Amino acid sequence: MLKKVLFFTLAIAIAIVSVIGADAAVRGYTLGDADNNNEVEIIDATIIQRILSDMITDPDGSITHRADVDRSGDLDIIDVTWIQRYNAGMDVPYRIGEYISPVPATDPYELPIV
Ligand SMILES: [Ca+2]
Ligand SMILES: [Ca+2]
Repeated sequence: MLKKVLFFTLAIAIAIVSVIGADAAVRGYTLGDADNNNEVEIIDATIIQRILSDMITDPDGSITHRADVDRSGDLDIIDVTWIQRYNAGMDVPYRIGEYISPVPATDPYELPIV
């Protein structure tokens, strides 16, 4: 009986971890949302400034991925400026504040190379 309970519990745990792991791999984000709270606020600009002044780090690059609003490949003061302009209600040429859908890892319609 105990073996059945343990097996069932383990199966559920593996299923939960698989779902969470898959979700994290394909999740989208809000452009400009440095702290990943789904809103672009002035604290997001502050977080970028803290990275630029080496007060905090972005070891996995996730903040850069979400907050590099001009897609230059790096966080810089220009990203801060665009986020500040967005928060001031000014026009911005980027999709700041919009949800960016995840990109599939592979193209399901891609033909194999023969
Ligand atoms: Ca935010
Ligand atoms: Ca940038």
